[in-house]
Amino acid sequence: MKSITIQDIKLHTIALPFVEPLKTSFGNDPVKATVLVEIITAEGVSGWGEITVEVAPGYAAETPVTSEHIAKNFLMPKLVGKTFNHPQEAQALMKKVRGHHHTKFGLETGIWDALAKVNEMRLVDLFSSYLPEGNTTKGYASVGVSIGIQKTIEDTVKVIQKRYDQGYRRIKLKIQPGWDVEFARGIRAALPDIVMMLDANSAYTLKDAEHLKQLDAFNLLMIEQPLADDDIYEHSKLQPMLKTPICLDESIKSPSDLKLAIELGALRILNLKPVRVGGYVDSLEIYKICVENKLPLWIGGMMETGVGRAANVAFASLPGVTLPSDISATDRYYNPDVTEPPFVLGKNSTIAVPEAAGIGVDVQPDRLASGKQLWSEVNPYVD
Ligand code: OSB
Ligand code: MG
Repeated sequence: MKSITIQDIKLHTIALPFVEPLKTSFGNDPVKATVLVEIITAEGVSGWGEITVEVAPGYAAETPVTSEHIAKNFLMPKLVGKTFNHPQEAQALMKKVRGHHHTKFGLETGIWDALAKVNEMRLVDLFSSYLPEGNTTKGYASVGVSIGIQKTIEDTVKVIQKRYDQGYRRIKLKIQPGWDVEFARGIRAALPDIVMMLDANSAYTLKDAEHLKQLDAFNLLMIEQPLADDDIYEHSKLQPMLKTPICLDESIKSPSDLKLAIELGALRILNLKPVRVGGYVDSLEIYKICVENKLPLWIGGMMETGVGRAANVAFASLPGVTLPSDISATDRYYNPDVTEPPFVLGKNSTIAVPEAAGIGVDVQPDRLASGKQLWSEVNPYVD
């Protein structure tokens, strides 16, 4: 394996208009804002990563402005000038900064991409090289689509129908108090056979257990993150009360969180967002824990641009990822995206892993420039 030496790191904070926004129980962002990381190496390749964040600290605590601050002042100085054989070496250096998983994730992904490119291999094959034998890519990720809160049940049925006609075969619907049991009943009445799940984004408490039990009537694949974003204990009380499997998202921020949740019986399915756990090094640990415990696993998303999506498609194509992931085609999110070629939905609700080395897609400089321009116009935190 060839190593890389980091000469410089550039951050590109951009904004992109959404094709269709995503309203959740914590609101919705006006535009996509994200920080792209460019790792420039002495070997002549550039690695790309995405610090996946949102304008507001709704789903996660970090924002474009906090991640720029932490990256520039604390993390990048630990990485520039260093030689790396394995992304784990970079992850270990960054551990000296507490928290800030999203920022670390973007930097680590850029290093993964650069290492894969310098060794002329796909990112997914680099992932496999750190897993037990047999964990090679399927060549595609099974995917579904996440649909935000609409004005009416009829409007939601129309959006689902459109996505179903496009070929998506697993539908995730966002819920919130007042938009849950009767909503699910209405959707099921209109569409009895779709594979459907709900995501509450932490909107309930254990006091709502009797109410949430009614959701068992609707043949749901799972309910995602019903209770608090920092809770594992109360989910372990709720799960035995429900027939519907609980999938944790926000609550699992590290391999040790997952071990605790499994031990307590707080979940039956995991949504792994590599960004949430701070990178692919810890994501591989979590993957191994899921395989050992036969815990169903899928990869979540945060409306990434093509940079973040490409790395997640690679990870989601590993055989231990057993349920459809929240990774949709480029045209569901951005038109155009910052990368080429776009991701398209293939047969049986899948997305193919790109063949090119590293993340397998290229950042388009003109779109990076227009994305920076838009962020400078909409950034609400500068004059
Ligand atoms: O809870 O899974 C979530 C998007 C932003 C923040 C949180 C979530 C989501 C999604 C979108 O559900 C998934 C996607 O990227 O398509
Ligand atoms: Mg979620």
